[in-house]
Amino acid sequence: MKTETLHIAGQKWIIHRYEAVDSTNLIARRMGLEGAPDRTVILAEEQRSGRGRLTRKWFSPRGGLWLSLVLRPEIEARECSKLMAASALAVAETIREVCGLSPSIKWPNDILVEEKKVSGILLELECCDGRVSFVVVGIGVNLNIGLAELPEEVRALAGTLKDIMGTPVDHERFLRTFLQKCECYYSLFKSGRHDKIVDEWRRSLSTVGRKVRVIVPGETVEGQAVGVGDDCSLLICSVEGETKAISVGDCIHLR
Ligand code: BT5
Repeated sequence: MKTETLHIAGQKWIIHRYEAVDSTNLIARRMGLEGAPDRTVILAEEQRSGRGRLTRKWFSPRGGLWLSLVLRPEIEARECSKLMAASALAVAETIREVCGLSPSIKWPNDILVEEKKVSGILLELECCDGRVSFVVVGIGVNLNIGLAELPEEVRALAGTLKDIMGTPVDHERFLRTFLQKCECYYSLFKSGRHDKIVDEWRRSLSTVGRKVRVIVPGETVEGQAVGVGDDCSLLICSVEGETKAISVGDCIHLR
């Protein structure tokens, strides 16, 4: 493991670089429990058991960008959806700036390019006595891998930046730009400017305006995605004309 420090806008980001790990989120959690400071980054070249939400697998061969952030904001658990939104916005802006592509965000955690998932985010909270002691934000970006390196089962929905661009992406430039965007959003978040994050989230979500099906625990909600709540939830208007705010779930764009 190699450790380096990056100073961004006066803030210290500590990056721990690993070769192969099971999951950067697991290492980040362990380091968080051992007292790792705010703005710690765990980066791996490869993950053997990368994880998605709800114990799904996240395939992470060499060449991708697989990292987890340990963040220690003083917040309540319900505010974490804004950190998820901020992370997705940071990934999308980095893809736009470094790759010159036009990404879109599918609620709640998919970054798409040409309608293919090129990145996903997994946010996990560690709570103690009812308070959030730290947050682990795991981010996977299919950077310099070919679609053929991913298993058959995900190829229909996944995309990789190298394949889409037809050329490899500068990994270090992507990482640094991404951490700069993270610092920008994280400082907004910590200074209480959540409205700015929510506004940007509203502007960037390609889900709004679409007909969607959202699978939430114990229920499936179908209708028109009509907007975003101040807590980053998705507002869905059903055929009966009832509007529901959904905070977690799996969303399918129907058309
Ligand atoms: C996610 O979950 O999209 C969150 C992915 C987070 C991955 C990062 S990598 C660094 C950190 N360490 C970890 O262990 N995890 C985080 P979800 O929305 O549940 O999507 C998971 C689904 O995406 C899977 O069931 C597959 O269908 C699909 N999938 C798996 N690997 C993929 C890949 N490399 N590219 C695109 N889709 C993939």
